[in-house]
Amino acid sequence: MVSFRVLSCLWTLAFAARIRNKQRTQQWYTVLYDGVMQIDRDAPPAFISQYGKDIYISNFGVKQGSFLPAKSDITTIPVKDMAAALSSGRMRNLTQTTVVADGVKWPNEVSHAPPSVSGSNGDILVIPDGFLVPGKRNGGVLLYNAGKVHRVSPFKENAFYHEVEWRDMDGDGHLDILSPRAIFSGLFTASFQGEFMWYKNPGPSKILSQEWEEHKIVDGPDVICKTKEYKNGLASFCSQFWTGTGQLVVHGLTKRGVHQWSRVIDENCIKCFSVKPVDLDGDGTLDLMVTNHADKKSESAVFGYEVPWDNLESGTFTKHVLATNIFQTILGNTGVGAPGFPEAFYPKVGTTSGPMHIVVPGDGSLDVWHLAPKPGERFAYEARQVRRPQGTSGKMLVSDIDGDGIMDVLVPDNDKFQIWGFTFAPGEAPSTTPFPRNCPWYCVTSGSCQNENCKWNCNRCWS
Ligand SMILES: [Ca+2]
Ligand SMILES: [Ca+2]
Ligand SMILES: [Ca+2]
Ligand SMILES: [Ca+2]
Repeated sequence: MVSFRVLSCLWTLAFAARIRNKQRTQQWYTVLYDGVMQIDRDAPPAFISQYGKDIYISNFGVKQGSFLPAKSDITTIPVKDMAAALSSGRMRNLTQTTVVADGVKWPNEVSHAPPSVSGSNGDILVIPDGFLVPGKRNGGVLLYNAGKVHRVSPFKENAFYHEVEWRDMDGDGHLDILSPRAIFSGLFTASFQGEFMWYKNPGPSKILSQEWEEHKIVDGPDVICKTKEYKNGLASFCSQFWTGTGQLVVHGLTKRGVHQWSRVIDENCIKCFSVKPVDLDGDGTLDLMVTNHADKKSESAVFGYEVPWDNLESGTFTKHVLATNIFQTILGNTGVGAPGFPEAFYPKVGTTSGPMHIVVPGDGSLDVWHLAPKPGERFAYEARQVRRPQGTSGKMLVSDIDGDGIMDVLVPDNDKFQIWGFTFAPGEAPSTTPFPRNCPWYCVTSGSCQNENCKWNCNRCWS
């Protein structure tokens, strides 16, 4: 009898724990805001970020209704204007202010210099510039302040940059810039080479009046590097899009940026693209969230890697495929691929534990996906398409813009000159019947894939 009571007591505790776990892993699903912001400008939105009271938008691409390149620029929308729109449940056309009108070609992830760097200069925008399109290749790391664009990186032909990191590499007290870059070469056959660079900050009085001294750390990194302190030095986790078929590599450096060792974490991530250290499973240890940018549905993916922080040189990185076989790249032109830059977050502001949710723009698959963690599992996600494919989806902003305690997501549609948004609601996702694809009869001629109905619904328009 005693043993039965002990057993039943254990069973009850286990049952109670299961119920508690279930309550703790609250599920969330996406809810679209009605309407879109339709943009009547020369260049379409591509990257969205937030800084202080403003939402920053990098605009680049082709002109509306044309195949000609538009003049790139950077604009802002006050957060309070966007908040008012989202609070009403509806996205609408909001007034944009042009911040940087000239001097940028294809501005990627726009950020702001830390206050210790800008000093009395006031706000300084940091613009990694350039892209893989004709005429846009001569990029650079640029600063923008008081109406002027200033070049940090000495001119390098055919080099383009995506993101910067700030770290004092020479110990003089001034934060320096680290950035990988891709360099295009070849006249008849294109080839690419990556280089991880750092640029020495000459101090607040000179940052805007001279180029910064350039140092090369190592060959290989070409899109993104994320650097962390490791033992007595640094470890930079880098995507190498153009190394082989694409690699994820960690480079060990001294604190002064002298390369010590390299290790390939994954030689088969196929066109490695985005890398971000983030605690995906919420166990207190940083993992790597990685995407590639392939053009085949079976290869395009979001990956998670568990990191052996006590031994990066020879410990085990455990790879998890968080999502694949969902990103259908549409119109397989050279260089078009999926997915884009993902974001990991908790839908409810103030949540600090448990598995993180992920949203990822398709980029070339023209859609956006919500990866919802499967309750009770680690590194396991259910992928849900947030909206059916429309135009190329760029870098999104994930932030509680309207201040209701639930995250909002703003998505730039680079083909349709739109910004649209969605938020989250608690509970199980309502089951939806997938829209049947129906390829219209007229989508048979060459060039018909430019027609949106053909593009979205016909197999022949997909890579
Ligand atoms: Ca809301
Ligand atoms: Ca320094
Ligand atoms: Ca973790
Ligand atoms: Ca919100």
